Amino acid sequence: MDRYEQARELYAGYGIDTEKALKVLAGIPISLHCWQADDIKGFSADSSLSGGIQVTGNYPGAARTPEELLCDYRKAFSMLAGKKKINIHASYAVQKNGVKKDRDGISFEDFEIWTDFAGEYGCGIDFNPTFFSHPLVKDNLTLSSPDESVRKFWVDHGKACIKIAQYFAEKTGTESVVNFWMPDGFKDVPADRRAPREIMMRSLDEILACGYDKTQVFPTLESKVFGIGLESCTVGSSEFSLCYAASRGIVPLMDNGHYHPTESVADKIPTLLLFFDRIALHITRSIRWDSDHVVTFDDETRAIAEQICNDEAYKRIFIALDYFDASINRIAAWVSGYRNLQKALLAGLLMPGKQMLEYQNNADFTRLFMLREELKTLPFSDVWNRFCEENSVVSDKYLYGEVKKYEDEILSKRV
Ligand code: RNT
Ligand code: ZN
Repeated sequence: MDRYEQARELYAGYGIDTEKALKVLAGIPISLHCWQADDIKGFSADSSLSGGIQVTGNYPGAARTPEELLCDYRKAFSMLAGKKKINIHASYAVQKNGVKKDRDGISFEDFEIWTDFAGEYGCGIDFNPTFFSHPLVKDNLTLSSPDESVRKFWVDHGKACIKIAQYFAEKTGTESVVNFWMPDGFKDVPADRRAPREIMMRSLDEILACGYDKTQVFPTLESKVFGIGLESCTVGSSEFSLCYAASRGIVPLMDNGHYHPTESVADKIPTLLLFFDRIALHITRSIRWDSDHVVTFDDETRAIAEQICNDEAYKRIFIALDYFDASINRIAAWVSGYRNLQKALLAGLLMPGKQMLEYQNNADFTRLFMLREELKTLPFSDVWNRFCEENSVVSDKYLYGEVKKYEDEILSKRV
């Protein structure tokens, strides 16, 4: 009997259907963020990276042009199983014939390479207005700026992005998430913590009033605790974002790097699902701070994935990756993080949820505790390998070789 068949029987002994898990996993869409491939530079090069985020490392081979980024995406997709989406920022607009539109004037025509790519792969597109790396981020504020011309510029940017997302959704026939993350904040203690939030609230209201199809376009609002150089106050805090999303009927987005280190996004997921139809996630790995390291198959990711899988919550969650490490091969970072999240999801799907709940309800916590530990050493890798095989992607053993070959043939020539 082959290894997978043995594993299948072992899991079946716990009431776990590995076949079903493999099928479900292949259907969970994960949005792959374009910005890992080029250190969030984008194509408009309006200014260097700002907004309190930072990419560190200088590993050679970053994508420098739209063509290079697409080439990298193709390579990454060839090593990834399951349903994929691409996740792009407004700063990845490709403007033709030397026309330079500013961010308040972009439109779907500037994203043709992305819609073509999505068409080729039959995947959806998620979108992000870019409220950073631009000279009109004035005094670290965008939508909450007291300067009316600045605020208006960013409101128009937000509206333009919702229209573009609408186009993506229509063109791809797939729901499009349009994620609002504004870095707005203060390095030192502000005089007034209410006023900027009131302005941001008004700006978001104006943007959302632009009209869009609520069954296809899903504006999300991402909260944050602090950014570099914005340590004292973040306008789009957790409370602001949750209350705003709840009151306006949009989707809250939690990035697990955006909370205090002992807070658990895994614990927040089921809570939010009681109050929202849909929620969105940015899966990342923070080390000591919002450092956006590559996602690994670690306890935090597994705890999040367990909640995503519990009660089929994945049907109501928009899942995206969000990290940027320039200290290692960027394609390796991309595909490892993606596959690690999938492993965590698979581990979540391979849990006997009903049985565990019964133990909990009977206050049989000893049994629950011991079962959790027991599950950890079941032959998970045989099921994972089967997933790769079934979906014709390289197994973990050959992943490095695959990436290295691409580095030697393509990335190393980018000098
Ligand atoms: C920043 C947020 C945000 C960005 C991307 C590039 O802290 O996590 O989601 O990482 O928009
Ligand atoms: Zn994020």
